[in-house]
Amino acid sequence: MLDKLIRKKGGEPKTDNADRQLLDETAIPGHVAIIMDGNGRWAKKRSLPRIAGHHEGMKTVRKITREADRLGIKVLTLYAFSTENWKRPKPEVEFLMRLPEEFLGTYLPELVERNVRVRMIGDHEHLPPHTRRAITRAMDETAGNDGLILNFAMNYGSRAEITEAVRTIAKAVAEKRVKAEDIDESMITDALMTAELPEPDLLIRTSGEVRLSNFMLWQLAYTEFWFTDTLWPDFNEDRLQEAIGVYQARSRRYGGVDKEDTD
Ligand code: V07
Repeated sequence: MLDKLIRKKGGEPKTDNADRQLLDETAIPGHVAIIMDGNGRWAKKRSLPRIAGHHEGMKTVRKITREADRLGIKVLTLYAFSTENWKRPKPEVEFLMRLPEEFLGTYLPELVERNVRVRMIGDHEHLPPHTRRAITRAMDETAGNDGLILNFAMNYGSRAEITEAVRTIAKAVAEKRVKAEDIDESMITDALMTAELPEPDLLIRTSGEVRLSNFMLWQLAYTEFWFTDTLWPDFNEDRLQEAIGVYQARSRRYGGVDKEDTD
């Protein structure tokens, strides 16, 4: 411990293998959600077009999916495209909408091989047909897998998701299938697009922004948050392990007492 503190004082922690944290393999978070920010900034720093950052970010998705699988994480949710992202310049949006095809074109066989199940949350009906086809095919081909769930938030916005859930429940009330006084939290949870998934244990956001940006507002009520200045294309196995190490240290500190009653 002391040696860690001394080393930290000396500057940036090293990122080689020897410096990796020892994680408690019995306390790996079941569901990790990531806001993958900083791709444009990564490109700008190198005088490259923003799309070069997005493309590099896609390579990080592959790297982190492999590591999540290796660590025994059960669900990895990645915020790939928000409902706000449509406001970006058309050529950038068009490039982004080709990334699922490119990613799956090269990586789907490995996902199948690794028993990974691909899922998606978000409004898929308003995605370009080519994007939708690629994702649907990946979901179909991996539907029987029971390993890591790789859940892409695509054309996703949490308020839109909650609004849609309210509509579903309101319709059930109007049709007298549900009584208004019987609406409870679990009914709302079950009407969300994450109904089949556990709540995230750990949220990571890269690139120094400390906001939720309309991401999983309901689902993150009890989640641990970890923010890093590292830009998404520079994020790697060591940073993921660092985040999980922090998550585990916090869990240990609760030491059996109720998480929400630690004062
Ligand atoms: C995207 C790369 C990662 C950083 C964030 C912005 C750019 C992988 C996918 C993807 C999505 C669905 C799917 C398979 C792969 C992706 C978009 C952007 C729109 F089934 N990376 N990535 N989709 N970026």
